[in-house]
Amino acid sequence: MAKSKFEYVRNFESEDNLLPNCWIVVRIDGKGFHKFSNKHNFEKPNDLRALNLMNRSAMCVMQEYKDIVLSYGESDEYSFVLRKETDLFNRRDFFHNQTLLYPPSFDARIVLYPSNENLQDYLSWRQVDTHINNLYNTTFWNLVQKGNLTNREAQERLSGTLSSDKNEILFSEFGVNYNNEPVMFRKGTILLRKKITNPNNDKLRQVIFPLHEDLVHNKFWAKHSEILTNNVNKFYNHEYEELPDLVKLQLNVVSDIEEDNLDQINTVV
Ligand SMILES: Nc1nc2c(ncn2[C@@H]2O[C@H](COP(=O)(O)OP(=O)(O)O)[C@@H](O)[C@H]2O)c(=O)[nH]1
Ligand SMILES: [Mg+2]
Repeated sequence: MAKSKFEYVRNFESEDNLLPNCWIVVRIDGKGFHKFSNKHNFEKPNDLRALNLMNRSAMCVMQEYKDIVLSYGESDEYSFVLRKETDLFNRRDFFHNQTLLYPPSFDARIVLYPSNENLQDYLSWRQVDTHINNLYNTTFWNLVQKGNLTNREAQERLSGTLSSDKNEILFSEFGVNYNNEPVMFRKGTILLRKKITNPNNDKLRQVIFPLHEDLVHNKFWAKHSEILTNNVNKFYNHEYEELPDLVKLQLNVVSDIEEDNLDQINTVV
C-alpha cells in the first residue's frame, strides 16, 4: 500500500510497553461518586445494589479477560490483577485514561508489582483501607441517622478517634457490634476463578467466585494457592451452604461468553 505524506505522524506514537515479569494491577475508581451516589439516593454508608452491580460488572470483565487472576472491589473502586505472563494487547498501556465500565464513568491507572510480596501488600493496603473507611462511615452515619447529629457535628465527634473509640461508640450508643456488620462491607469483595460442582448436573464447572475473606494474612494465600502458582485446576470445596448469587447467575444464565468458557473447561476436566 502506498504511503501517504501524512504517514509520518505515526512516528509520534511512543511505545509504552509494561515491564515484563511483573504483576499488572489495573485499578479503576468511580469518577465523582460522591455526587453520583447522592444524586441516585445511594443508601449510606453502603448501598447493596451498587456494590452488587460493581461485583457483577467486574465478573463480566473477568469473563472477557481470562488473564485476570484476581479482582478486589470495594466502594467505587475495583483492582484487576493480571497474571505476570499476560500478553494482553502486547502489554501495551491500553487502559490509560480510558473508561472501562460506563455509565457511570471510571478513571483507571496501572501499577506494576515485581514480587508476590509487593502484590500481596498492594491488596492488603486496599483491604485495610476498606476497613478504615467502612468503620468510619458506619460510625458517622449512625451518629447522623440515629444520633441526630449534623454531618459537621459527627465529623467533629470522630476527629482524632481510634478504631477502638469508633467500635465503642457503635456498641455503647447504638447497640451495633461492628463485627456483625455484613462481611462484604467490612472486607470488600475478592473475585477468583474456582472449579466447583454445578448442582444442576453434578459436573465440574469453572466459575468466578466472590469471597469476602481477610487477605492480609498468609492463611488466605495458602488456602487459595492457585493465585500465586498459576494453577486454576484444583477443585474448590467452598464452605457456603448456598452458592452466592453471582455464582448462580453464571450457572443458570449461559451467555455467549460463558459458552466459550464452558468449551475450555470441558476439555480441562
Ligand atoms: N452512600 C454511598 N456512597 C458511596 C457508596 N460507595 C461509594 N460512595 C461514595 O463514593 C465516594 C468514593 O470515594 P472517592 O472515589 O474518594 O470520591 P469521588 O471522587 O467522589 O468518586 C465516597 O466518598 C462516597 O461518597 C455507597 O455504597 N453508598
Ligand atoms: Mg471515586
